[in-house]
Amino acid sequence: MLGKLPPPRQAAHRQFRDADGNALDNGIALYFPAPNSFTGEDVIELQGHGGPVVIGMLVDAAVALGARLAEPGEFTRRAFLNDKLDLAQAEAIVDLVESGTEQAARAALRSLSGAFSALVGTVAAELERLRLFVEAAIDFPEEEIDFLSDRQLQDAIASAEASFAALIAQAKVGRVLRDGYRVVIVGKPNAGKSSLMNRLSGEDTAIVTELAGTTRDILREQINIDGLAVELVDTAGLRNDPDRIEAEGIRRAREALQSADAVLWIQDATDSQAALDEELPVDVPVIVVRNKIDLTDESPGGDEQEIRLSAKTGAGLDELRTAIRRLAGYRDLGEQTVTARRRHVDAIRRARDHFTAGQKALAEQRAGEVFAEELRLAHQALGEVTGSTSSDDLLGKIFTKFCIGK
Ligand SMILES: Nc1nc2c(ncn2[C@@H]2O[C@H](COP(=O)(O)OP(=O)(O)OP(=O)(O)O)[C@@H](O)[C@H]2O)c(=O)[nH]1
Ligand SMILES: [Mg+2]
Repeated sequence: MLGKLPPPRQAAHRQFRDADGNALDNGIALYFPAPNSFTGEDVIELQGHGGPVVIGMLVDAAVALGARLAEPGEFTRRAFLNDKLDLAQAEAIVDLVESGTEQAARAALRSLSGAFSALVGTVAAELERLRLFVEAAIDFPEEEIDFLSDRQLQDAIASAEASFAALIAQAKVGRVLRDGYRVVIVGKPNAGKSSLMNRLSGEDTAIVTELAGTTRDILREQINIDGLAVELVDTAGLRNDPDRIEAEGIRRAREALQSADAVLWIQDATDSQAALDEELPVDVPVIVVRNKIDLTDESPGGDEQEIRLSAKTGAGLDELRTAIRRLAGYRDLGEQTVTARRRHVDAIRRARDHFTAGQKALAEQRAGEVFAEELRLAHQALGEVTGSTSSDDLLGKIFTKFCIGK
């Protein structure tokens, strides 16, 4: 298409031609010989004038000459397979492109540059050192004076524990930064769910009436609590004898609960039977919100378990915001902020669980072998984050979510 290769890594102005030598466009051609390219392979980049027809003609010409279209994420996948970047970095490319806020974009860039991988790598290295130490003690029992009470071992365990806590905190912040924090508002009809959503968002999105069963659709509002992006989800009041439209609303409310990061369970403080006959997801934190305290003598405030407030007067709202931020584990980590995904947080938690189980076996049964094995499993779980131990299946899932050409 270019006649001859441009010099490596230098912009060359060329005619772009089809197989029969017809000029299609002209522009800049860049040649990146392997291994110094994004994918690690030989790469040619053409920069033309753009426009769907011309680009289509250029693509057709390339295909006629033996190229094929890339699958979604194929460039990044090849880069990953050629060790140009690890899995967390590859995912950060998508996160960067899709970032919804400036903070998220900056954090994604840090992940792309390897900051998150480095944090994971530090913990992995600590586990590895610990395992070598324990295995050495098992292999040479005659030297085992009392390796359990060895200061060095106890220090290493304490240090790994602290590193895990820090890593989980950072991954959680990174996850929330990428996805936002989804807070689903549920409760009986008329408890004041829509009033609370309007109050928190400062918008008049949801219809509020004194009739029970006003809200039927799911309503969403984005709010920002000190840099924490929160998606508020208002739902239909949950009750047992709804009409047909309301019944569909309740079905949707229950569905929304399944994807919640936290639940606000609104109770009407004037209702003596405020208890909710509803099964809430077990692993999602729930804040009980006692609303309408302007009609009772309860004082505003509370903690992450229960908040007393009035959606009408606004009393207690700040305490609610603080409680949500606390639950999200969100802190502005400044320059340290990286983006992370739910999959990363899960893998790191699993790693920590292995570490904790092994440590327990060591402390309670002096089972050094069990500890060593759990450390190996923990190390393996951490490897899923960067892709050093991930299956083809997982890779497929991750890369097919990329757009074509990335
Ligand atoms: N006094 C007082 N009234 C409130 C308060 N919050 C809501 N209300 C009133 O309670 C009624 C119901 O409020 P909504 O916000 O529509 O309640 P909801 O939970 O969304 O109701 P459904 O959508 O029907 O499930 C309205 O008349 C509101 O004005 C409050 O804090 N104090
Ligand atoms: Mg409502």
